[in-house]
Amino acid sequence: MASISTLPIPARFPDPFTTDPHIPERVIGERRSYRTVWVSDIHLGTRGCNAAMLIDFFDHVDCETLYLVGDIIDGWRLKKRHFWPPEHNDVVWRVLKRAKRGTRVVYVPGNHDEMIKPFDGFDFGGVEIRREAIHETATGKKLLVVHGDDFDAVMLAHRWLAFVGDAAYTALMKCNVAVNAVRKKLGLPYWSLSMVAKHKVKNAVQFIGRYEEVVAHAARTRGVDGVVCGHIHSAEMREIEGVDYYNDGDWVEGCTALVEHHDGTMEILHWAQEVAQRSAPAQLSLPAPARAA
Ligand SMILES: [Mn+2]
Repeated sequence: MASISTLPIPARFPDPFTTDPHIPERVIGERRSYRTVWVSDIHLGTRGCNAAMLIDFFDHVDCETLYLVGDIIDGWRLKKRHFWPPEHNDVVWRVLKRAKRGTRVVYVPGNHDEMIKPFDGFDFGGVEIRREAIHETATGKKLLVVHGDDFDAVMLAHRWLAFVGDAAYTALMKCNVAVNAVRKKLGLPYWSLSMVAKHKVKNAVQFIGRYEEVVAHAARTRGVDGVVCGHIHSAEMREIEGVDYYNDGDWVEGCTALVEHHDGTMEILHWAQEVAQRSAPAQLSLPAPARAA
């Protein structure tokens, strides 16, 4: 049994009873209410974490049950170097405050926060730690909630390819120009890094598809109607061989959450898009110009 002092996380988390968050909590009008919210792959403790976007999300959305589907705190990275800005404490503050206000909070640890795993069954400040959970939707469907790293053993060969995203691809494209400028000076023929990159991206797409099938298949053998996971940073909801596969995405690039409406309808929220639309100037709807007869 691990001792709490060995956790590479701040010794003191903010007490939502006695402290205020760094970024004040905003309630603009009424919060959107959902039956259930799933978020994962937040990676608190890393520069990649989009804490500001997640804080905005928490300030606009309310739910009866909140599932934290793993890789919430990045213990791997925190062990190497301490990085914990006030905004990251603010995310923790909002989760704990939510629990105090009566939201059921279930934390299913992933691989980056595996140091939480030994606390399976424990309850910290109203946050239930569970290795996995079964969620029953408003329509009576049973969903297995897991982070999804347990399927890595099956997928090991192509694991890293999942993280070859658009950003990496764009960077490679720029690199391609530089590499070929040098090659030209040396009198070498054009060599397409983009072809290599495209091949890798294609493999990444194949990896994601294969991963989704593996997870759905495992869920089917468990006798549940569906599965909610994270891990591969790729939000998705689709039916695979009669099983509902849901992936809530991440808060590093995608900034997505999976939600269940009060009637049981499931939806993926793309929060970066919501924020962009909110701050965009109101579109003037002008009447279409009359056409010449
Ligand atoms: Mn993970």
